[in-house]
Amino acid sequence: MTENKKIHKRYTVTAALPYANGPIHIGHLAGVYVPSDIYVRYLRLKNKDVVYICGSDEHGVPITIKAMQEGKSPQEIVDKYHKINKDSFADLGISFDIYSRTSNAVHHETASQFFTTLYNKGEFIERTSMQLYDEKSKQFLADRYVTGTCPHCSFDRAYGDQCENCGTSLSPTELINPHSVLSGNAPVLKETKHWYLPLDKHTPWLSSWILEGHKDDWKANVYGQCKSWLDHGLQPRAVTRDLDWGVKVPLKEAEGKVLYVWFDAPIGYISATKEWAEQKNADLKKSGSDKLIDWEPYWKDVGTKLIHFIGKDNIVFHCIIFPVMLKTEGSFIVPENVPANEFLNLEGDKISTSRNWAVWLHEYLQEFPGQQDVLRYVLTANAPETKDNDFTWKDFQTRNNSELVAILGNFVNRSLVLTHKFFNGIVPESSDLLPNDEEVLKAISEFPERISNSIEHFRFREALNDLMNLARIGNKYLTETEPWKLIKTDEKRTRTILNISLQLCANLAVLSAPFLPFSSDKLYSILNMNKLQWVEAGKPDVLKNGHALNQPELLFAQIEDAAIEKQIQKLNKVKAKNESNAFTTTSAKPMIDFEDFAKLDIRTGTILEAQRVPKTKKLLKLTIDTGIDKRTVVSGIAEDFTAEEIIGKQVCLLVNLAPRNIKGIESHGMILTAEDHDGKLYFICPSSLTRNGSEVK
Ligand code: B3M
Ligand code: ZN
Repeated sequence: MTENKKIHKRYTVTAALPYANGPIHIGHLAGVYVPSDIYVRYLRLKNKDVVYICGSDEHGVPITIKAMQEGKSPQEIVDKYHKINKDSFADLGISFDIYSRTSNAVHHETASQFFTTLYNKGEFIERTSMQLYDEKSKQFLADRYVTGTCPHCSFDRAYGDQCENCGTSLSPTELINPHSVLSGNAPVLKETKHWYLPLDKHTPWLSSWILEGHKDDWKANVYGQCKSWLDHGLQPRAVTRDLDWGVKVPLKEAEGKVLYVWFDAPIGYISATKEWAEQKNADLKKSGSDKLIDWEPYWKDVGTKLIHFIGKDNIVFHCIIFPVMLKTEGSFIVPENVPANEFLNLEGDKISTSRNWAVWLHEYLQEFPGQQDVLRYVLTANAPETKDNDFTWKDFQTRNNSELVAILGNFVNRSLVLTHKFFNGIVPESSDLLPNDEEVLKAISEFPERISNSIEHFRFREALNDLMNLARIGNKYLTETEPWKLIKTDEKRTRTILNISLQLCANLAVLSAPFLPFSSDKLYSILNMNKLQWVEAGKPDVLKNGHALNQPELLFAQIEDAAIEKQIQKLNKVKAKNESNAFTTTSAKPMIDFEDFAKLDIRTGTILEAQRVPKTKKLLKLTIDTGIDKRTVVSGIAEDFTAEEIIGKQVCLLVNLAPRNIKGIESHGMILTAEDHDGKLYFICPSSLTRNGSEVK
């Protein structure tokens, strides 16, 4: 496929729909949203017809799990994060044409219709399988809803899809002693029916489309992953789930089932495009226009270039599964490119939402107001385009202070300040060019094409680096020609130098616009000029002689050590907390009702006697005055306490625990302890002595 030679009439650019179960962090931004925004802003500057699509992915188990953890409904969760994410993207200048959401009615209809079309064409196979079922809460359990002991490392809180202790991928049926996180009960296997997309059947065209067609124009990491999937042989994939949150499967026999989130989410791009067209048309009608737009060519016309920006964990869905869906539906185009990025780490560690190891966008925007471009710059300069990369706060500071401030900001400021000083802020004329002037003009004429070429090949770091190189050329020019000295001896020559410097500034205004939109706007306003199109870059006379400039303003400000220290401290606190939690912090248990809690009869009681249980390491046999009675409790605390030291101690105990026989002794109740990160036990006791039998509630 000669991708480069095709003339594209329009572009549909999608950015992965983030799950609305948490806020956006720098990993998301560097991987997907900053590069796609650069690409789209560039296309718009080239006057291309482009639609830039994103929105919240609001279905699937990630949402229902979060809702369960927070004791909220899934809808409350997605409403909350949809708003946070939509607002913070806008604040960072991510210029989506629409930020939609998959809980919208138009999406439910579109996804449902898509399923029906494929179903009617006989594109699915039906299979019944045995899945874990919770008889108490009367539902099938998604992998994440089952926990148990890891068969590899014996960690006792492994999830049905993965053990977070040893990192092994699991299937829920492999867990030892599995139980449902909903009820705590052991799940049973129960038969269920699902619809599968037979990916294997589509291997021939996938192979020729990707392996032959996109060997040269897809990124090596993307191509490599696809090749490995294809080489290993594709399997049918279930596109439905037993879950009550999502797009209902539009079949009578599929009561209680929804579309698998990875079936409906990419269709979200299409639904969002429909919604965008509707909104645009409403505006067009209002303004009296009779030329309305149609969403369909953006997805169905072969002249459209469809590009998916995603992170590397989403490759199979965008390069194999979604294209199979689009192709089998029959009327859709498939993506032209899927420029997936690798991952960004933070200070040497994998970014993790559950460990709070991240720089959150909404917090950054609050803590660094007005400095959106600094983050955009750093995340692009250091983008994980070909390998995983690391974000550090020190690097953030250095890139701001020694690149944005010292190179770009400094060049613009020097040019402006000198022009104001010597020529009252009026663009002076140039004449009699010397070789170093010609050199700068040559750079001005060549760089736009170079930067274009890098952007069009998704090499945004390289493009940004060239932008900075252009500013470096400007700085070198001023340093070599020293117009501040020359003004005393050669005004004519000074005029030429400042004219050329200002032309370079004007070129930087347009060339920086995709990367640093806020600073570009500021630069245009300092230069007192209208915004340019990309084709106008490269010219030596963008600013006319006699044009009046506005007062200079600094484009970038130094970031002081204190601000960086504060961020590092903040991360250190997170790290300390994670370390102290490392051994014992487990994910929260499922919600219970007050009635469940009220069943526990917890009382204060005093230990009257204590003795080791022979031939055991851990057990002490205690006699406890519970205020109700004197009873025997066997407790596994002997590694932490001697019998002598605890006699007379007041503790809390669960008195209505059914009696258990432990090493031949009947134990009536259980002492409450807290287990610290190192496994050491501490008694839970009232803060001052109480009457034995006081209820704990
Ligand atoms: N929400 C997965 C993710 O955030 C998913 C992307 C959907 S794109 C259609 O990694
Ligand atoms: Zn494990």
